[in-house]
Amino acid sequence: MKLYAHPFSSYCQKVLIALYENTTPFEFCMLAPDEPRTAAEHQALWPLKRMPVLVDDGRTVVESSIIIEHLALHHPGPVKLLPSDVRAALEVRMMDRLFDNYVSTPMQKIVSDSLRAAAQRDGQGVAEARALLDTTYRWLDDALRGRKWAAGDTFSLADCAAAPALFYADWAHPIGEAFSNVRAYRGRLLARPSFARAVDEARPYRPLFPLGAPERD
Ligand SMILES: N[C@@H](CCC(=O)N[C@@H](CS)C(=O)NCC(=O)O)C(=O)O
Repeated sequence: MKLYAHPFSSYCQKVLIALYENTTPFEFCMLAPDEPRTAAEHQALWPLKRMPVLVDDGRTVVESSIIIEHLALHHPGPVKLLPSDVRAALEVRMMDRLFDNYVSTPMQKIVSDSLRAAAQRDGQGVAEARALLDTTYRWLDDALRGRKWAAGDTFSLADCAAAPALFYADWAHPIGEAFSNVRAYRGRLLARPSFARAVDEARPYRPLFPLGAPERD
């Protein structure tokens, strides 16, 4: 299998966590400005040019959640990231959507806006993104009360989504001290070896964070 990705990208880290959880073998195809051939392959595979993209036995698989579902189906390992019980799996998928849509999306809005020229900035959009993050942090703080992982006692697809989403969201829009359950959960994610590895591999790219990476994590 080949994974077209960049170590600093949150959605790539989401899939890397799943691969590392099960020590699934794959080839990392680096998407970077100094790798134009890999970028051309990536664009040919997925003209939307979003990463990550997985190629497995000639089949192109896109969208991080679908890639993790694909891995669970075709390359299962000891760590089951989707429960076999369909009701439990629905909760996992719901929390996965929550982290992508209501943590990662507003976090990306804040980060991408900071890369724009001053005259092109979208102040209202960024204010809305910050307000959405505050609402999500509040909701999550209740949802996570008494839970070790996003969907209960077992590490899952939802935690693969949560780890990079909360990691970068806290940099872009700090998780306030009032949200102690979210902060403690983010700490547990950082201590999980699969995510700790992804964070370490991405460390050299921290100067790329346009808002300035804090001296922690
Ligand atoms: N829904 C997609 C989102 C992927 C995504 O937004 N990836 C970012 C990197 S974290 C990207 O490719 N950005 C490049 C771009 O927007 O052109 C997924 O789950 O894989």
